[in-house]
Amino acid sequence: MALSLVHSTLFSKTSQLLLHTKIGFSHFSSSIPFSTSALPSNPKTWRRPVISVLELGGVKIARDDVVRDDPTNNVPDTIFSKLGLQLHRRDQHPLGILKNTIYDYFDTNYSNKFDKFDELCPIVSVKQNFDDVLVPADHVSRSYNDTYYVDSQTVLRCHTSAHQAELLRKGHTHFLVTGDVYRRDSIDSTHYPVFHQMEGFRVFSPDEWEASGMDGTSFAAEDLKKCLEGLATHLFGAVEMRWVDTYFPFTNPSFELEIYFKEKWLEVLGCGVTEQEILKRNGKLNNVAWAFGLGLERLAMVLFDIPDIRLFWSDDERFTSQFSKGQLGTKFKPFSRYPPCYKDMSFWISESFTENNLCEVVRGIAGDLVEEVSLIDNFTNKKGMTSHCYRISYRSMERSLTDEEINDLQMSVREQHAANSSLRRLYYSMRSKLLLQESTPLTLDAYGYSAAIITCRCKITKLSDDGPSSSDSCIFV
Ligand code: FA5
Ligand code: MG
Repeated sequence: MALSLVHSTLFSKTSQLLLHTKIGFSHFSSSIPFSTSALPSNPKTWRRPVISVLELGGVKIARDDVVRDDPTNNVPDTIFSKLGLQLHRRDQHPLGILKNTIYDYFDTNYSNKFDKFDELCPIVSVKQNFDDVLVPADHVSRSYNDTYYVDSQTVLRCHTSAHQAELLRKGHTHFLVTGDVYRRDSIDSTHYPVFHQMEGFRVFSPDEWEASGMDGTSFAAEDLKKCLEGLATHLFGAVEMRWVDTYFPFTNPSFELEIYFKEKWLEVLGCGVTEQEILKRNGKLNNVAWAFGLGLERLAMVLFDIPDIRLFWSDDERFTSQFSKGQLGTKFKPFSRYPPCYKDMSFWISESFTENNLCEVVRGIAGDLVEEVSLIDNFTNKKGMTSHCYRISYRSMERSLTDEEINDLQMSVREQHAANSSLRRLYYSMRSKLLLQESTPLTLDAYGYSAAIITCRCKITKLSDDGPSSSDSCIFV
């Protein structure tokens, strides 16, 4: 759908976009990055059982450290359950096969000069994810609506660029970082809240560009495009591609590479010449560098003919058995095409409504049975009230769904959405009653929900420089 295209360009938005929601009306307050949409979409209800501890690069991570009842946390169990799966490290998985093929390209063309990292922990600081790569304080990507926060200073990385600075400081000048990245996002066949990126970074020293007679920036930009066009040819042979100028906070100039796939241009990577400030801060004052970040799923979908991004997560043997180590481009043979089932839901939206929150609710309830959530009607009446109609398409990739099952899911989505909306309304009215600042988070836990009454426990948490502190509890009806 048209809207989803906007979501794939998280970092190519300028910071003032924070003032607008993705559907075009203004609800963010201007200078507070964690504004009202920061209220989590109550991901704590409808919880499914999940494992309680996982191991990541030898480090044990407890569920309760990542999914917490805390106003600064918006990580649901569905996301926690993906941490540590590391699909990109499985040699027989399309993502692992693709990663290894890209490694081969760099090893061959750059005589093994690129250092490779594919086990760096996806839980990173806000500083690593945003500050170190110059993402402005009011940039949309920092909002709770777009990023998963473990606490106010810690996030699930939303791009592999989060590791640029630390690797530069450690002295690496040529490197590739592959990993799982996390974003609150819309739902359709090319977007998933967890996906995989590979970051490439190359530093040049003055003698490299001086000999060419070009300035450092032009030299790096030309080298970057040559490198990535070579990579595209290595992966695809002949494929139609085009360069699009864009904006990233960490590169200038910046570009995106698009590939023509199934009669559409698909954005597969972002790249550019690294901002001097990043090099300067990390001990590379007299150098220039290029960087790229590519979406592995996007490339793998084209290369292996995989029609839906959810399939990458399938444990179904009919999927996993189709791929073998080193075999790039085996065409996926769909083992089923079960019919989709569409359900619509309409509601008046409040100021605090965001599509990402709705998608999180749907994903929390239906998991990978949801194929797409799309806005099919947007209507504003004379009083200025806006209603949205969303079409939710349910389809299993593995079996037929029963009517009863889908009706149950849809009912749960409606109830959860209504409960969240009421919670948010309450949240606003309590804010004004308690004369709280916008930036003071409240947690509201639904105790009971019936047609018109919600009983809530309210916890008020004050955020100071030292992080969240003291809280009072009271019951609101
Ligand atoms: C970035 O994440 C930048 N860090 C890339 C970069 C690195 C630019 C270094 C310059 C220098 P962006 O948000 O556009 O940019 O994402 C990069 C790629 O990830 C996209 O081109 C797309 O292929 C993929 N991608 C983005 N969102 C999703 C999603 N929800 N699902 C699957 N793939 C996605
Ligand atoms: Mg992009």
